[in-house]
Parts: sequence; structure tokens; C-alpha cells
Amino acid sequence: MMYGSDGEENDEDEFVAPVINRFNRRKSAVSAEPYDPDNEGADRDPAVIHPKTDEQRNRLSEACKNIVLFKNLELEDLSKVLDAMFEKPVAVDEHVIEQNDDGDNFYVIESGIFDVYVTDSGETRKVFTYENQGSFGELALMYNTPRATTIVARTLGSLWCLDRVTFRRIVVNNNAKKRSMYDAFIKTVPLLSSLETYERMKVVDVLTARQYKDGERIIGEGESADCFYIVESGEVRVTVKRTIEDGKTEEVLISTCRVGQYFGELALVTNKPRAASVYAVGDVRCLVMDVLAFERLLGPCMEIMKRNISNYEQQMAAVLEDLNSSTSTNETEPTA
Ligand code: 1OR
Ligand code: 1OR
Repeated sequence: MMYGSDGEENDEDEFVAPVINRFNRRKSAVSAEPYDPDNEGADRDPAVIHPKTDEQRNRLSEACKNIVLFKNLELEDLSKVLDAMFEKPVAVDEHVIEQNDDGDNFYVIESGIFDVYVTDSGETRKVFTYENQGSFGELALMYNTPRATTIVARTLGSLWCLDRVTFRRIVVNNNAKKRSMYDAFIKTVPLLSSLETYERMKVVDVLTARQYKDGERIIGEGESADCFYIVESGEVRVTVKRTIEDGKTEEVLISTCRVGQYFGELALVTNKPRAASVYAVGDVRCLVMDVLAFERLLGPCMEIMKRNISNYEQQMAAVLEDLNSSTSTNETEPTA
């Protein structure tokens, strides 16, 4: 290992770690410990550098391309992270992480299949499998908790490791604020209330905030769909086009979504074009998730969404009935 000469840290905020999951035996110690960057010895430890061949560097960049925790990093920080990473071959049945151990490294998968086990009250069950991609081992480093799971290689594999100090100094600094800021909001979103803490944090990591001005169109009916939205502040109106006489169409208001409600799920669930248009009412902020993250992370909420989708048809019938029984209404606006 070689050492460079860098190591600044300027995040003054205290980050209070949330409880990680209900299987964590040392819960109280976990939630009581604040994140204190000053304790990390940022000024004392020089930057870690593991020299790499061009070939290694290319493989590493490729493996890290979709790592969510690296997405917010400035190029310079990302470069420091990549410098510090080192390659580790893994044998079949090797335990990369042992539940309840202290955390040493964060791992990015280059190749291999890794099973995740949780032991609770003497009972061990498999909770997840990583297949040739992804990352793990961030929780113990982020929140100073014991390892939440045991991770075992099912095949030969190769991992890229990032030491605890560099991970905390660079990656935690950049992501902790986002997690603490959005976690509080996400907890109040009814759709997501059934998620485990760990699942909720994964959701927070992939969300991005978007702002819209009054009247701005967020979704256009008939367009193809690539993301899902939760209203963080403000309100949106959902409208559908219907044909009136002479081939003219008008947009009919069918519902509104307020803070904590979601929209844009229908096209993703049904694989069809957008069923309605959605417009901002006043200034609006939405949290947005792309379709891949939606499919990967919101599986546990699918039943609720499907139930709500089946209500749409009933609501639609009621709206149409209302419209037909009144010739003019202030809830419609001509568009063509
Ligand atoms: P860590 O540092 O605690 C074990 O070390 C790692 O396993 C952990 O970080 C996560 O990166 C990873 N719950 C908690 N940790 C998980 C889970 C998980 N899956 C992978 N890890 N659950 C599985 C959710 C599909 C919830 C289990 C109840
Ligand atoms: P999307 O991906 O189709 C438009 O993009 C979004 O508007 C849609 O997902 C839903 O989130 C929402 N009632 C309430 N919301 C709806 C409806 C709907 N359709 C779409 N969205 N109805 C169905 C209308 C065809 C019933 C209205 C009473």
C-alpha cells in the first residue's frame, strides 16, 4: 500500500444513525451513536492509494459505474475512492462478511454470486443473492453498527474493497445528509410504510428531487414512461383527454396528488404509455425514481399499487358519469 498526502473533511453536521433493521441485536448502541467526522482522524490519516494497471482501473471503473453510493460524488472524490480500492479474489464458500463482526471494508462486486444470510434467534435464513453486480457492506461503516448479515460466496468471485476510513471520509460524508434528510419524509409516505429500514434507505439513495413551476407538465398522456414520482411538496393535477364534438378534445381533471402521494406508477406496472397527464399546481417538488430502481426496490409495494390501480377504473366510471350529467363544469379545460 502507498500513501498520498490528502485527507480533508469539512462536514460539520452531526449525523444521527437510524436503527438499521429489526434483526440487529445491538440496536441501542446503534441509534445512540452520532456520526462525528472529527473522530475519523481525517487529518491524521493520509489518503490510501493502491496502484493499479490500466486494465485493472478499467475493470474497476466498469464495476463502480452503477454503484448508487458513488453517484453523488464529485469526480475528484470518485477518483480518490477508486485509487483507494483494492482487488480481492474470493473462493467458493468464503465468508466475506460475518454477521455481528465490526465493519472493515465496503465491497463492490466485479464477479461472482454471493448469498446473504441473516441469523435471528438461532435461526438462519437466506434473505438475498447478489449476482455478478452490486455492492454490500456499507451499513456497518455508515452507522458504526455490527455487520447486519453474513455474506457467503457461492461461486468463485472477485471483489473490489474500499477501506473503512476512506469510505467514511468520502462516501459517507456525501450520502449521510441525503439519507437523513429524505428518510424522515419517506417514512411518512403511506405507500412505503411497509418497507424495512434497510429497504427504505435503498429507496432514498436512488431518489432525485425535481422542481416544477405552476402549470408545468410533469407527465404527458400517451408518452412512454421511464420514471415514478412522489410528491414532496405542493400538489399536482391528473387529467385525461376525451373527445368532444367535431373531433375536438378536452382535458378532464380526474384526480389530484398531494404531499406523500405518488403517481406515474401505472405505465411502469402495465408497460403501457402514460394513461394521463400530470401538471404542477403552484410550485411543486417531486422525488423521482427511474424505472430500473422502481422494479428493483418497490417490489414489496406492488400489491398496494395494484390494488389502487384497480380502483382507478371505478373512479373513472364515476368521473365520466358526473361529466355526462352536467353539460359544463369548471373542472374541464379545452385543449384543441
Ligand atoms: P453491513 O455492513 O451490515 C452486511 O454488512 C451487508 O449486507 C450490509 O451492510 C448490507 O450491505 C448487505 N439487511 C441488511 N443488510 C443487507 C441486507 C438486508 N441485504 C444485504 N445487505 N436485508 C435484505 C433485503 C433484501 C434485510 C434483511 C432483513
Ligand atoms: P402513468 O404512468 O400512467 C400518469 O402516468 C399517471 O396518472 C398514472 O400513471 C397514475 O399515477 C395517474 N386515476 C388516478 N390517477 C390516474 C388515473 C386514474 N390514471 C392515471 N393516473 N384513472 C384512470 C384514467 C385512465 C381514473 C380516474 C378517475
